[in-house]
Formats: sequence, structure tokens, C-alpha cells
Amino acid sequence: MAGFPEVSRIQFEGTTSKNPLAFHHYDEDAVVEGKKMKDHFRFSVAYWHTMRGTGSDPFGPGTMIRPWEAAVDSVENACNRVRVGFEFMEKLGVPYYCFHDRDVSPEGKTLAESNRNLDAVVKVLKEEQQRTDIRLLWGTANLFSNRRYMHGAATSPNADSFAFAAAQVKKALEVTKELGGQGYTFWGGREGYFNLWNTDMKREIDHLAVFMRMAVDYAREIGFTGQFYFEPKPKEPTKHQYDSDSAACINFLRAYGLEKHVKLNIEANHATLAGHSMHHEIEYAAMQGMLGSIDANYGDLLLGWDTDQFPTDIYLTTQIMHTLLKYGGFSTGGLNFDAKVRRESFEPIDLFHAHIGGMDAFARGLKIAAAIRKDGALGKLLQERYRSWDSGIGAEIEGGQANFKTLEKYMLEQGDAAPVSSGRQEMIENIINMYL
Ligand code: XLS
Ligand code: NI
Ligand code: NI
Repeated sequence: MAGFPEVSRIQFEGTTSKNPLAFHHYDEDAVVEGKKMKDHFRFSVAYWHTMRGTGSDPFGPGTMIRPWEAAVDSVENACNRVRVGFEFMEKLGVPYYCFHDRDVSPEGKTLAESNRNLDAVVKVLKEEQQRTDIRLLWGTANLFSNRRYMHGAATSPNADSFAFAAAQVKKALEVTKELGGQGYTFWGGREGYFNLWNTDMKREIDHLAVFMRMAVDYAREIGFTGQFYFEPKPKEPTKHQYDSDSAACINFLRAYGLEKHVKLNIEANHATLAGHSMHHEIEYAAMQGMLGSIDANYGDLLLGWDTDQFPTDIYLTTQIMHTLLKYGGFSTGGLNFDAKVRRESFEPIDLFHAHIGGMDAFARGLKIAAAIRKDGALGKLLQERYRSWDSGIGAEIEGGQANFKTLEKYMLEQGDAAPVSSGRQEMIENIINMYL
């Protein structure tokens, strides 16, 4: 099998340890704000990157050394890879994983053959889940690699591409249910366009909604009770992805009456591609009651594409954890490392370093965010900043007792607005830095 014989279970060794193959902050049973660290994060490994990433880029082929991979992929090889994947997750101490149908098993010549391949691998996934405590956070279908999806899947101008995608998602839902998956994710894939001259945008977006509705209906029919997620991304592969950002996704879901069934799965690198911060994207989704799950990664702003790096930036993880704590944390979702080791980090051991770094960065972010909240430093400042809404005219407006006429009357009497206060932006940023 040749997995990771040289590595044993990664241990928490604390901040004094210099062992790179140990956690320095992630202590899974340590309690923060009344909850164990592992329950705050619900860390997940992304099968497509960790087990299938080759390191190829537009300028060269794969570089990864993966001793367990056979020269030619087969169902047998895919089954063996599952065992290696579970060995990795067990040694890392991660409770969840996520996959696309085509990451775990090879695509066949026909739909029936692909389904048979998937069934064979799912058997092993199930065995491994039973052998360990590792569970499926969410499943999904790859509706973007095969050439039949070059114009999109649910939004393809070709109805057969839509039909094939539907059959694929039907099977992926069955498999997700079979494995006790807690969710199912739709990421746009190639649902979007390059050129409006050849695109009927209205028709395509209508089709996307029909597709999701069919998925929701089928889930109900087979008794799959997991949470559906929609994953925003503004571009790549297409120029305009239809699932652009949190606000656009929520608008789409509400416009088509899907908001009761689908929440968002938000990815840090997609947020920055959209010209937002991750902090903005999760806060926006959470305030709308739509934050479901997170794809944890980080994008290099100088490169400007979806670099999917492991998150090591404490400022970013602090922001994410601060918003999560504020809104009560995950229920079905988790932090899925939708991240890949660099092409130059080609040895199996690099997979451990990458995930350990991400988990430790989030553990630090959690501790920092909890400390900020404990002292109430920001809370007090915010309360003060919005004080004018707590009584008087502010309370009347919020209470729905004011209108343009009463407000004009009020201002005619006042003569001018009361003086505004300083935003104290720099002071607040300095306060945050005191906790880092
Ligand atoms: C690609 C997406 C993808 C989804 C799952 O950019 O992040 O990996 O998370 O289809
Ligand atoms: Ni993702
Ligand atoms: Ni991505």
C-alpha cells in the first residue's frame, strides 16, 4: 500500500516544541468558549487536492511523488488510494473529508460504467469510515472536467450536457447519503460565460435553478437530509461565473425560492478573486443566516488566480473565527482545506506540513478571536458607535415610527445633525494587533 510509514499520529506538543510534525496550537480537546477545538473547526481534507493533486500547471506536468499511485489509474488503484487517504487523515487527526465523484473513482466510457466504478470505491470508503471515526462532511460531483461540460453543465446550451449532469448528481446524492454525508455542495464549475453575444444568460440561470430544484426534490425523495451548499466564485474557469459572490448567490437562491434548502460554502481565495475579503464574504452570508460551510485556503494576491494555498495568515484566521464565534459556529458545515501543496513541495510528508500549518493557524485564530471577545473591547466600541440608534430619533426610525415628513420636522427643529464621532479605525486596528 505504501502510505506514510515514517509518520505516526501527529500530537499536540504546545508552543515550546519546535517539532514541525506536531501541533503547537491545535489541541483538539482544549475548550474555547465552552466548546472543544475540534468541534469549533470540524476540519476536513479535500480529496481532490490532497489525494489527486499532481502539481501540474500550465507550464509543466505533475511533480508529485506518490509511491502508492499505479502507473495507470484503475478502480483497484482508486480503492488502494482510499486506504492511503484514510491513513493520512487518521494520522493527522482530521474528522472529515470531502470529495467529487470523479476524484475518488475513475470515469468510465459510459455513465453506467462510471457508476459501477464509483460503487466499488464507495464500498471501500464506507469500510474505512467504519474502521475509523472519519466522516463525510460533504460530497459533490465534478461537472467541469469532461469535455461534454466545456460550455457548462446545468447552464450548457446543450440539453444533453444538462441531462448527463443531472444523472451524475443523482448518483452523487445517492452515494453521499450512503456514506452518511452531512452536506452536498454545488460549485459552479463552468456555469458562467465568456461572451454575451453567444450566451442567453437568462435562460442559463433559469436552467441552473431548475437543476438545483431537481437536486433538492431528489434528495427529499431518497431521504437525504444533509445540507445543500452553493459555493461562490466570480471567475475561473469562465470570465463571469454565475455564482459570483455571497450576495449574488443569495440573490439567486431567493429569486428562485431555493433559500430554505441551500446555504453557502465560502472559500477564502474566491472571496479575494471577487474583490472582497473573506471577512466580508462570511460576515455577509452569516448576517443573512446563510453561512453553511467554509473552504479554507488562501490566495496569493500577487498571482491573482485561484492558487488554493494552505492558510497560514493569522490575521485571516482570526477574522474567520471571530465571525464564526459571533454567529454561533457551524452546525452542519466545517473548515474544509480546499488547498493544495505547491508544485515544488512534492514529497508525501509535505501534505502533513501543509495541513498541520493550516490547523495551527486556525487554532491560533480561534484563541485570538476568543480573547478579543472575552475582553469585550470591540463590543464596547461598537455599542458606542451606534449609540444614537438606541433611543430618540434612532429608536423611532428602527421601530418604524418615522417617515420622511417626521424626520424633516425633526431636522427643521434641530437645525442640523448632531456632530458625528471619529471612526477610530487606526485605534481599533491597533487594539486587534495587541491580541495577535
Ligand atoms: C474550485 C472550487 C471547488 C469546489 C468543489 O475552485 O473551490 O474545488 O470547492 O467543487
Ligand atoms: Ni472550493
Ligand atoms: Ni477554489
